[in-house]
Amino acid sequence: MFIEFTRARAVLASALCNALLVCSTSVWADRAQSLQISKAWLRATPPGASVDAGYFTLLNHGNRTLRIVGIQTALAKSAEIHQSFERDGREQMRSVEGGLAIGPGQTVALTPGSYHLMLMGLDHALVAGTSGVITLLLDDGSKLVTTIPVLTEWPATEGKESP
Ligand SMILES: [Cu+2]
Repeated sequence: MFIEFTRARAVLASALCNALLVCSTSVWADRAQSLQISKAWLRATPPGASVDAGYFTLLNHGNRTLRIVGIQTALAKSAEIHQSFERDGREQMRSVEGGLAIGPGQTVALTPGSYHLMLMGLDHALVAGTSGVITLLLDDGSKLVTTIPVLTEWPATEGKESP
């Protein structure tokens, strides 16, 4: 019942947006709320570092695919979702074309050596014990704002899980 109601509301909101060519983010709040973020951390940097990586796990408990198309943060000049890959024996990375998609019921883990949040042009060094605010922008215009702790590494007690 709840899912049907949510879908009907989304369809209605979509129709309204098309009619008015105006979308208020509050209309779309349900979409970002389908996204659950966990195991989030930003890697602590040495002083003077200009780039950094962050990691988290995303669960889409909604009934449609969500796509992260942008990142906003005051921590750095720019931020993107990157994917690490190996070429000619060297680890390289690239931004994820078209945004990071999370299907209905799907979990996508950003972990060292795989997908990661890339911060470029750091405003200041990220010190362990502090935290930073990251905003994920979804393709429907909704946003997920989250505060992420700065750690030297993922706590060993919880295991370093890989996807
Ligand atoms: Cu990267």
